Amino acid sequence: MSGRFITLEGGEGAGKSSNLEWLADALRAAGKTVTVSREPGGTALAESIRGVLLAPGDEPMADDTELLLVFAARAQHLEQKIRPALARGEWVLCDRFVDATWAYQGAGRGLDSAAIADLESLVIRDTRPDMTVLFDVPVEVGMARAGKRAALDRIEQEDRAFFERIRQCYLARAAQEPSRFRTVDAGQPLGSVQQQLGAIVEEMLAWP
Ligand code: T5A
Repeated sequence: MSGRFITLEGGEGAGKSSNLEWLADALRAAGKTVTVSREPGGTALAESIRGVLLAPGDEPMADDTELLLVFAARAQHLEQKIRPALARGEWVLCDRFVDATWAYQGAGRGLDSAAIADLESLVIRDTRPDMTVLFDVPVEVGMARAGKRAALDRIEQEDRAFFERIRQCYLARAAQEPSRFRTVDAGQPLGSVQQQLGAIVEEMLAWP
């Protein structure tokens, strides 16, 4: 038995979390067994690593430390949650996955592509998303939404140029892999975003 692996990607405040349960409910209504998760995190240990990654602190985090922590959390998540759920034939919906590493650590931090590619093949192996929904929103719109919440985490405190590089990286990846990516205009009101998602769900449900 093999399930389906769907990932949601996008910049800060793009609306991934707001739409994750909506997508899960649409798939459940069609009779699918859905596991919802997120990265970094998804298991108790991986959520602890997330805490370390996102907590602002006095000691600056080295970029390589950030990269290794992201992949450490992902290794745990894949082994304990994603692969077992897929093996049970479930549909796994995950808020962020490895495209976020290419966008944030690759384009955002400027880390070496070869290092990311090596870690990707070591940790992910053949557990690749069947579809990735990219929530694309102008940086200033996403940051304004995220800024309405309480305190910004360590990564959210980066400057606008950092988030612009991330957005452009996501768009480039979507253009390079049109068979996997579906891009949603997430700058629209929620109703319009969910209308776009509805069409994507129809497409998923038509999979053989
Ligand atoms: N990270 C992650 C890496 O650096 N490398 C990696 O490999 C991985 C996996 C945590 C951080 O980790 C980094 C990236 C992140 O900085 P996260 O928990 O997904 O990742 O954090 P964020 O992306 O920061 O989560 P956000 O909550 O900011 O973004 P969402 O989930 O896209 O946005 P959401 O749904 O929470 O919405 C934000 C606000 O906007 C409103 C919502 O009500 C909410 O208030 N909103 C809308 N308002 C108007 N119109 C719409 N269409 C709206 N959609 C949402």
